[in-house]
Amino acid sequence: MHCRSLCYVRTNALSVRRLNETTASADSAPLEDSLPSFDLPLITGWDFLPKTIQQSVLENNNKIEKLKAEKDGSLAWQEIQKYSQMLRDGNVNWEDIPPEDLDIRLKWAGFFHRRKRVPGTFMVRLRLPNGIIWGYQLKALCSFLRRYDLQNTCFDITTRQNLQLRGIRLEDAGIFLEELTRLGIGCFQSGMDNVRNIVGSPLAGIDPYELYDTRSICFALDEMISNGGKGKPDFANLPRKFNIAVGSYSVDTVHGHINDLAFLPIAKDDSSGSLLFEILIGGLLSPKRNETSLRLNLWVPESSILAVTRVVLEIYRDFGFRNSRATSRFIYLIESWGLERIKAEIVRRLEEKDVVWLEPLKNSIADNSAPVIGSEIFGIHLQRQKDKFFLSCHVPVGRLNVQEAEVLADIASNYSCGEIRLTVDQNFILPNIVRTKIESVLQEPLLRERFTHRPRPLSKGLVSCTGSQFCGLALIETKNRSLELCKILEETLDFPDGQTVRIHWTGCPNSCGQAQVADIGLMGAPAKQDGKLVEGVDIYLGGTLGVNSTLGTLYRKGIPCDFKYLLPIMIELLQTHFGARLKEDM
Ligand code: SRM
Ligand code: SF4
Repeated sequence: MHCRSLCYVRTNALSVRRLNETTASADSAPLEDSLPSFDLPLITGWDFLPKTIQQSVLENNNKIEKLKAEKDGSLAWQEIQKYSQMLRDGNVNWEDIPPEDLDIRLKWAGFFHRRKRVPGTFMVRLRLPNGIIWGYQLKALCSFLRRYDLQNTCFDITTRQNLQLRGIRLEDAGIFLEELTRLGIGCFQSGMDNVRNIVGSPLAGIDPYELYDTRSICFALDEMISNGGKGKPDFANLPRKFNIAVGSYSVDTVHGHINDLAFLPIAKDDSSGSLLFEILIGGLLSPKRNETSLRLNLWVPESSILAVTRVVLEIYRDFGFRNSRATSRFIYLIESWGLERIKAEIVRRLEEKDVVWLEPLKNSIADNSAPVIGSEIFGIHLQRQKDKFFLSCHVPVGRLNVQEAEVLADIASNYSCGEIRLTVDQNFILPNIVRTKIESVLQEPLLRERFTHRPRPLSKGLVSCTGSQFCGLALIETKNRSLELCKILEETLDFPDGQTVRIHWTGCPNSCGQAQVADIGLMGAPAKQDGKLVEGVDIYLGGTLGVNSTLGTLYRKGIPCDFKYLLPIMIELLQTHFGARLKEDM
């Protein structure tokens, strides 16, 4: 097997949607000159599959594959516009819409009907590559939500540094899509069998120590995969979901190890001085199995990342398993073929396209001695740009109401040229604050009272998935309960060495809250209390980030959520494993 030399010409692959502080700043940012048309050229969702595979999948009774065969998911936006108009015209009620459209197909376009918890209303999941949103965009989203009773709306920052809006009604969905188009925000292909939000470093371009600024490649990947969130049929019918992350360090600060595909800058090529990226594949969390990703043992320069991603997605799309939803993630194909065959197939396709790749090099590991700044850092910090600072703030379990989001948008406009960076820990960062404005931004009431830059030791590391308030798959309520438990624990315990403990709550074994990544993970599970079935948790312990990230393992099973049972266990865990001490002992 031959790898190509590194004498490559940088393509224009990264030229899309470059970030521009001046044009995108604050409310005055110019919008797209004209609205892109929704009439995209479309291929149908199943035609690329060989007839024998189509046959076998249909015989296997996989409901979702059957739905995809009947109607192409990438056309879901058309369904939205159709139903939205019908509802506005008063021709139908939402209850009359076929459930396979309402509850499943519309997810292809980012519209998630919350039938079980808030029937008739939708959560809309955006696509925000690298977690970047601008004040004027957030403000406009708030204005849209203001048509509803605000009690029924909110924003959630997600564990893929993304934003979800709640309370949207289908009759308004057509207008909402037009508004998103006007704002240059995508939401198509953010759910079901699509590539999820592309995760990059929230400190990209401002971190003094980073090896790589992830922004351009995250935008380019989003463009290639989802047409900037406006929808692209090529990758709208994968066997299952697919997660991608790009790191800014050779150590993992973007949870690359739990993504199906991740690129981490690992080394400098001796001859050209170019940065090379290690490729990780097959990471996942799911009810059936949880795996950290595998090293593909293939390194590539930045200019090859798009091509590698395309090739990997095409292999997964065309050969991934489709018979059972439980065993159709990428890892199952990797396992069935073996790592060497997957690698050989990727390399074969790259060579066909003349794309540069390398076997891992020895003696050229990029300087790893600089301090690594993860997204958990809070407070005000000097950027790589002289006299510019970033402010990292804590959002309790990632939730903002509309009024808070409006104020945040204004703060961003006033202090960070409108820019807001979201993190996988469900918090935000305001970049590019000038020295003279530090005092006043820290005095902003919203940042003093709600989204502090000095969170307490447990709040700091608290993450929670949506849970039963809105999620129909949830076994337990998570967000409110996690906040309440955190408050009690912080009132009870002290952490003498100021240690942060990352506690992640997730409402069911799907692990959207990434329980296995945390120091302590609490996963919704059935439990028994006084002989009755009650809401409970399985407790995971020992997830680590950074070098050789590992997943936490099961520590206790079926603990009732009732604090009478859960609290003493948590206190004991924090004392024995994380140096916490009871306040009265101090
Ligand atoms: Fe997730 C399904 C929420 C990150 C694994 N996830 C769902 C649904 C869509 C179920 C539903 O229809 O109600 C949840 C929507 C609830 C709601 O109303 O918000 C949901 N997942 C979330 C979010 C919002 C959790 C959060 O509070 O941050 C995250 C959205 C990320 C985004 O912006 O796209 C979210 N989900 C994750 C992650 C974490 C990650 O990506 O790093 C995982 C585990 C990692 C992985 O996928 O390997 C995750 N979600 C799942 C699964 C299990 C997938 C599997 O292979 O079995 C499901 C269920 C499914 O797909 O069948 C699921
Ligand atoms: Fe819903 Fe379960 Fe995901 Fe939580 S982990 S958002 S409860 S699917």
